[in-house]
Amino acid sequence: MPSVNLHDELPMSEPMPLAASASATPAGRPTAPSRPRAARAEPAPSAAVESRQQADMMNEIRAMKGLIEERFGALAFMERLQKSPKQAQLTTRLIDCGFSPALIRKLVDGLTDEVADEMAWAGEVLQRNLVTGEADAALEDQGGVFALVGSTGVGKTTSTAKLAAAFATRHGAANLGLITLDAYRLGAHEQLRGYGRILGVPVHTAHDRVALEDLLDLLSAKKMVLIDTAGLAQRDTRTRELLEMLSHSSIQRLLVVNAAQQGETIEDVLVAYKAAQAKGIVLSKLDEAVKLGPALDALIRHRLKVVAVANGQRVPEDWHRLTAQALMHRALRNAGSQAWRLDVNDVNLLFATPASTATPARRSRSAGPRGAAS
Ligand SMILES: Nc1nc2c(ncn2[C@@H]2O[C@H](COP(=O)(O)OP(=O)(O)O)[C@@H](O)[C@H]2O)c(=O)[nH]1
Ligand SMILES: [Mg+2]
Repeated sequence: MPSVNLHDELPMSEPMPLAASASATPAGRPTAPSRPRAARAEPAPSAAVESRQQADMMNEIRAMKGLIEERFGALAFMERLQKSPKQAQLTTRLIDCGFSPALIRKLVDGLTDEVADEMAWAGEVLQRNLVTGEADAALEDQGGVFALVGSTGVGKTTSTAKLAAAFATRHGAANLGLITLDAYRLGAHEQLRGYGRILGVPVHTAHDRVALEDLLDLLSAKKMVLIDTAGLAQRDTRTRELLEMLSHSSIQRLLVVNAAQQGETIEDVLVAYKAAQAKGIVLSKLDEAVKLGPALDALIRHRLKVVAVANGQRVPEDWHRLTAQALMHRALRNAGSQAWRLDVNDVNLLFATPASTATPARRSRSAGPRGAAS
């Protein structure tokens, strides 16, 4: 059995130190220019200039260090790819499927010559690293208080309605409580109310934390309480406030993630919505996603559990649980259009040529054998 652990040492998308201005001065040294100067002639300006020059030099050294480390890492990886056509083929396929270079490098590292079918091998390793809680009971059978959170339009209200319907079918609508947390008065409560009417369950609206806690008290006898929330873009500063409002100890958060979104966007959402503290992930819009690689890649690296999937707009039909095997099978089948596919030479080029020096002349490579050094 493959024993590659894809979690260890992977970069977990910690906030990057952003603009150079933030790190322009070495730690502990205040930036100079804000203090008003006396009118008399003084040597201060030259000291300020000197300190700025030093800061600039430090920045350049840091940038060079980063570049050297990155190039050495990429070159070592490329050398391995050139030595092993199998690794190169696998890398190409995984990039095509939307997996991240960070995960691919780690995975490909574990591929040995004894492996006959590298795609089947990769599928098995990826599957084992994707958590889906197959042994757990379905959410509708677990009961409890669940709040669905996530960015705008990802399918929170629709998923709440699907889960509500699944619960009501099995355990009766009388045992269900529905709440909309609409702290910013975005009108989020109307849509759920429609679904509530169909199920015969009243939908309560809370505009703040106190009202929410009162409603939780009121509904404490219900087997399941679902809280729909108003969507905020993951970079909206109010996202943190929303999460604080949901920090009541009985509330378990379900983060709805749109499977059709870009990997980097999903990564951003996982961090902003503190996915690590959520009970699990509802993967929505599977039907719209051409590739599942980016979403599953992010979930693997962040060790998050997929507790349910939504694959369409129909309530309640398009609501399922999928095994890691089924999800990975979908992720690894070739679905992208030809224009977006790489070949092995593209992969070598990607890793070999720094973006700044990739001239059109260097791009028009001679057609060598696949996997050979270019
Ligand atoms: N194709 C597809 N559409 C979905 C899915 N889930 C929700 N939608 C649609 O996405 C839109 C936004 O859904 P909504 O539940 O209002 O998102 P919210 O803003 O997160 O509450 C609606 O048109 C839904 O019908 C899904 O799994 N697949
Ligand atoms: Mg909504």
